[in-house]
Amino acid sequence: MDLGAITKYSALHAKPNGLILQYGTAGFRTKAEHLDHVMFRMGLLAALRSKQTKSTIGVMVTASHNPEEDNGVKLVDPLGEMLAPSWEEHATCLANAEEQDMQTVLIDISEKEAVNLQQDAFVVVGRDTRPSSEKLSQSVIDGVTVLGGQFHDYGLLTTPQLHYMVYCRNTGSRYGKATLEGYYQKLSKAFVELIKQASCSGDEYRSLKVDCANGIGALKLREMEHYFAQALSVQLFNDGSKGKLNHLCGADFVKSHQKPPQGMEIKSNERCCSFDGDADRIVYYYHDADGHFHLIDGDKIATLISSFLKELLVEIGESLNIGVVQTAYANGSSTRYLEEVMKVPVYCTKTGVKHLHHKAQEFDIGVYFEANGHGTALFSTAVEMKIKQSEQLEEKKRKAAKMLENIIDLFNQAAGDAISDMLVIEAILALKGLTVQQWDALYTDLPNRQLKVQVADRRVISTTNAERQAVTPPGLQEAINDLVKKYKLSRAFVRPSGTEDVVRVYAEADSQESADHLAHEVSLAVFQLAGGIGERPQPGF
Ligand code: 16G
Ligand code: MG
Repeated sequence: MDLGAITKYSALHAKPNGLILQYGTAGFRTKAEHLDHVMFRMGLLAALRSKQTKSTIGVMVTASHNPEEDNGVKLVDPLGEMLAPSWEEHATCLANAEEQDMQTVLIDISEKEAVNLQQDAFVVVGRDTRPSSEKLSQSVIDGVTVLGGQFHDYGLLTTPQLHYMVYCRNTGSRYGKATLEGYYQKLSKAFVELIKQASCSGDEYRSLKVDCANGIGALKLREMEHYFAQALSVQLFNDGSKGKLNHLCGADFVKSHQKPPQGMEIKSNERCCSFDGDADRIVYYYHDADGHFHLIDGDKIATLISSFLKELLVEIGESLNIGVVQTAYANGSSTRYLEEVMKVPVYCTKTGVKHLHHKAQEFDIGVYFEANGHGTALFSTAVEMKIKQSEQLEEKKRKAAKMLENIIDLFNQAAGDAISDMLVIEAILALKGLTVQQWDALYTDLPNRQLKVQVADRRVISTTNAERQAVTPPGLQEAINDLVKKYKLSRAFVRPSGTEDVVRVYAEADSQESADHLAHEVSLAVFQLAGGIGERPQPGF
């Protein structure tokens, strides 16, 4: 390590005194103007991680669905996964070290992780469309370079595209070519082949309106659309040409407000979807003939995908197992439908993609989705083996195996990906001849409400049972239990947010009124028992 050079360059990316940040569920995220030193240091850390794993590491500069003024950074591990937990801690220590302690922390990390500093390092960098992203990604590159690392700057990419690049580079291109062209071709080829197998090829399946949150998804989908235009035409809205990133549009807005984005004209029964600001989340929706808005969230996406995959497995006649992974936010109706009607085992993990991804790896086919639209399906080598052996199978089984093969190619195995998920969904709807209303009608969501409560220190709340029960503060879970008993088909839980300084409250019940009341009452319990600050939660939304 050239400590002199590190000191010199670090001074050019000086840390504001006293600023403390945490590597949370989705990396670091805050106002862009506070992030320059974090970026430089994450460049250093990515180089160390690359030396340690002898693999390419990714760094993505984005703040996803946050407002345009924010930014953020996350590291991508060798197989496209989120950064290992022990390195998240190193990231936090390194980002928070005052200027004079930075070197010591860096040396500490290298020693603890037995990093061979002579080893080469290679880091790939991507960024979203925020005005601050270009300069910040340059700071990442400065960090990589000062540790003697090599880099490739992909420039503008969606988050899942960066995960894909990392995965390809570390698997000797077996998975795919680590270029945008490679990504577009792999996905589009699989999609077009799948659509060819659809017997109902009416025009109704062939067009889709996409709200791109005024973000990177618009640019990349526009680059990609001609690769699959023969099978699907996409009409892009909120493409960044006028509106502000994530402002009144995008998957997060649509899911949390349960209403359509601005800037999109929707005729009745037209199929529409929204991406978030870095295109790793997707939700669908439509207006019915009476003008009512219907949201089709991550739970219903998981249901459509897992039902289809289960049918394919039955066709092939194979005893491969399939599991669905959700979080506490999954609508109770979706869990019931999957378990009781579809007979698919469902598992619940803590919020955050890494937890779901990890659990999904336990199955031959693991489908995971958060209700907010983050998700994908993972396939074990046993599934790939089965497909390879399908040559010997009878015609019908061979066809199902071929479909499965294309579906595997179409899913981004490295991360939940709005573009890839969109194409999977479009293919399944076409193959099954389902309209958006028929898909929506699989089950009816239980009315629900999410609220936030301000408390002095949200860490006083700890949870267990995949965040469905509060362990501390004392008495809180008992209070929630008593409140839940007052309503039908009800459920409620609270958890400290991993991305905001608030406690989140979720409630569902048999009617919207009940869900709203329950959520409010639980908020009051949190306020009283967990050190609420500011104004007491008020009823009404
Ligand atoms: C992050 C997570 C997302 C999770 C959300 C919860 C990733 C890539 N993103 O955005 O999965 O749903 O945090 O936020 O893991 P919260 O803790 O503030 O509720
Ligand atoms: Mg995102």
